[in-house]
Amino acid sequence: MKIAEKQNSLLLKALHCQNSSRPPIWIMRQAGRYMPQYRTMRAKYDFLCLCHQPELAAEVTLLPIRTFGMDAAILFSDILVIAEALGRGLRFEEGIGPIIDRPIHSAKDLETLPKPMISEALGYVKQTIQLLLPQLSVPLIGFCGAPFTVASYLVEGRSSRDLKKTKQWMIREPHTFHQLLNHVCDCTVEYLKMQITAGVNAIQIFDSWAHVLDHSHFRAFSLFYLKRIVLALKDTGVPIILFCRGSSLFAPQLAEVAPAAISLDWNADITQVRRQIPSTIALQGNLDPDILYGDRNVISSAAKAILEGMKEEPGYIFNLGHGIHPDTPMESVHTLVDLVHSFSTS
Ligand code: 1CP
Repeated sequence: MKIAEKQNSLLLKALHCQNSSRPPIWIMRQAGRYMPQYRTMRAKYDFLCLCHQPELAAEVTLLPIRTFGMDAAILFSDILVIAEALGRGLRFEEGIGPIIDRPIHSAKDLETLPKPMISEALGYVKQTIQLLLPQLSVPLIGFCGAPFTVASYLVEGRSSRDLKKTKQWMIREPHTFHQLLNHVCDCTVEYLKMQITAGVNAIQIFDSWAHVLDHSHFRAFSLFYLKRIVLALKDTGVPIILFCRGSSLFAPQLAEVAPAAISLDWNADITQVRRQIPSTIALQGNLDPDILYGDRNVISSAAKAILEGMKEEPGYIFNLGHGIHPDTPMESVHTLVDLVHSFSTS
């Protein structure tokens, strides 16, 4: 995508709080299992194989753009490829999700943690971005997991409801837990710099497990590292979107980090959060993904309530409050995207 077109895209304008027309829309986890075309590809290839092969990853990234006309593409990859780069072994099992073969249980394991050369270990991501850019007429969003969320998978070894091992380590030995977070944070900064050099137009950082933290732990173990990342990338000028599960509660703290945008989970009334957040920071969100199980009227009234509430906002991006569910009807996604596209701000 050419620079001039890029600046004129609805997403980039909204991220700079300068959009005067209808809001842009993209959907978290938009390239995934709810799409039959994706399932057809997954029948042939393992999930990590799709991530590792730039031609395939680029193809999957483009699926929702071609099918629905989303206003932004998000790179097809996973937040846990960093765990693989750290040599901990990563697999995705049907019905279970991600599995880290060699989780990090204690400070002792930190001694064995390598400092990988990110541009080599994750070079396939760079190639995917380079393949995608000439094929895209909308901006490309790169992404990563926040250090706290990535560290939690490294410690738990798989999805966990309460992050018990992670929180036990954090509470009993905060000093060494910070060492783990620091290590992940350093790799993450290098990883994002690689994505930016390759040409992504914006970055989203997913702190999907921040909601398990209390207020002070959120500051110390999540926000501190988000701030380090935002500061480290400041000179690149690439806008950064911060998403947390818990962001409707933590939005004022996230604003202290001065990201381009905050992506809200669905708990808050977005128009009320707007009043608490400086007008230089855009907001993204925050339709409950379950609304897409409703019929046309249900989807339309829930989406319109948000669209009307955010009508005059130059810094607003329509999205869900978290990732789209794998069993979401395709028709619902068409309904939603068409509704946002035809919404008039006049
Ligand atoms: O086909 C399959 O079975 C794999 C399903 C799948 C997909 C399509 C996984 C496994 N990851 C992805 C892609 C993915 N993951 C993207 C790319 C594209 C897109 O958004 O369209 C992104 C941005 C992610 C991010 C991600 N992975 C997050 C953060 C966002 C969120 O939803 O909170 C997290 C927590 C993960 C870990 C992960 N990877 C896959 C699963 C099922 C999970 C979640 C496991 C859990 O709930 O603990």
